[in-house]
Amino acid sequence: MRDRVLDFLSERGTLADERAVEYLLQQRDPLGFAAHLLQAFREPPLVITLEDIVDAGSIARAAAERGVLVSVPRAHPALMPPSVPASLRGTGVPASDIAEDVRILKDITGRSTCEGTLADFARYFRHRFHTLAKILRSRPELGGAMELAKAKRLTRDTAVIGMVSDLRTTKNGHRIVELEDDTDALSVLIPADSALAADPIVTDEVIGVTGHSNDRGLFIAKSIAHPDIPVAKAFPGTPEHIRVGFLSDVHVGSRTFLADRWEKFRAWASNGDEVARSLRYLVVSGDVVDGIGVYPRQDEELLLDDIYAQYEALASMLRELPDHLKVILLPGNHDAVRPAEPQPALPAPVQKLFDSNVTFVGNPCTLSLHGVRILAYHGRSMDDFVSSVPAMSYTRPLDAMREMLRKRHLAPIYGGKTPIAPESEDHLIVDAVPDIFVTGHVHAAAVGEHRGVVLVNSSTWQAQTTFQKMHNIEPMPARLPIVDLHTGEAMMKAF
Ligand code: D5M
Ligand code: FE
Ligand code: ZN
Repeated sequence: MRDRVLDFLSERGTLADERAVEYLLQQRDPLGFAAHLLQAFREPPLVITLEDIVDAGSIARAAAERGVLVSVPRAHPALMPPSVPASLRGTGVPASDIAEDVRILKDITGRSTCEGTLADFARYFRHRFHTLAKILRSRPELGGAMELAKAKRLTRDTAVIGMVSDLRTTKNGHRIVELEDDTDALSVLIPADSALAADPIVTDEVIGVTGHSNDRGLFIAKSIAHPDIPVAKAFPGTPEHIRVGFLSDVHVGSRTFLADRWEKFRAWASNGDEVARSLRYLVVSGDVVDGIGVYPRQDEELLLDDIYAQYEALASMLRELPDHLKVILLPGNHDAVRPAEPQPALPAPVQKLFDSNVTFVGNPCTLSLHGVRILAYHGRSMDDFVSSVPAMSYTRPLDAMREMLRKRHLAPIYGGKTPIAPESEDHLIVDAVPDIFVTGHVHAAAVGEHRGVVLVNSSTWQAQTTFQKMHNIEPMPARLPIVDLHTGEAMMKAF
């Protein structure tokens, strides 16, 4: 429940400190209570404290009348935790005093070799299978995993590793997972009453399964393993409080681009508070312009119907940001590069429009800022997660991000909305574990954590579009998640 409460709040652009979370968890209906609480704020604080809950007296009383509230404690102000994480209060070093330290560790730009032949695809999936199988094999229970052809002929307990080729549910509610490896295929049965039935397995991911074959050739699953991050990692931490802001989905050129909210952000970044002055980097994770011909009848929703005009407008917006802000920019599905992932950086004629404080990288990209490893991915595959896994939703991008890390793959589902270029290596595999993992695309805003990895979904600067209205997608625009590289602590700034 703790995770659900934290996700619920972060998806709504706010966080809660430890005492506030404890308090919420004591409620009979923590999520319901949190929902009422949020309604009490005109604009929720960056971090909700116990004091904020106490101050939201009217909503507390209203909740109490409905029997939701148990009690409202009055804590001594000295015991009150701060409303912004400690590492983001008064500790910032002016960004202009910090020498730039950006290294691009992994990026397809300039290294694409694939032509999209059948042989390319076979090689691509073999690389995916063997890389992820190797990670799985380091698990004690999977060290002796057998080839599928062999495991099929044995009835004793064994372990196997395979790529999921199909998923279905029998009329009795059992799940059948079809696995493949280089030798054979195997049907794995997950009994309906097993706890494993809730695991959001998707096609084309690589999993390990322990169990045994029955006399009808079905492999009955006892346990399922994902590559995941086996041991929760510590955040490396820079010696100084260097701050990074995350944006994406600016959609410049669209009529629904929120120019007024951007102006608020610009003004804050230029003349704002201590956090603004200490912001050294901006990672911009794709859909930086709205593009041309991205979806049917897009022209009706465009303010700028020339792709260069859109990038020029963005270039001048970035030029107006303070000089101490270094921008790292990757493309998304609306940008002027091939849509197939991995996407290379924006082409040279577009890059030429920008000042030298912008570095262009591909999507996805792994980079290091002062030794902190950041995996940035636009996040198109979240469309496929949401349509394949009933429990997932566009409003909870962290769920999909956690699954990407558990599966150690940014876009496991092949053949959905995410086009994949069959490069000789699978660039969408999460090989080295990042310290910060950021996505955009779903126009939500959230910060969280998975096994020591800081998770960020980076909002949007576009209001609800006609398409999103039709599909009931409610965006959460104009939020800036900020991470302190000294501690890994995050805050969310709303504009
Ligand atoms: O995507 C913005 C949001 O809209 C994101 O949550 C996905 C959703 N979206 C966009 N296009 C589609 C289609 N064709 N099907 C389903 N959902 C979609 P953006 O990349 O900014 O267009
Ligand atoms: Fe977008
Ligand atoms: Zn997108």
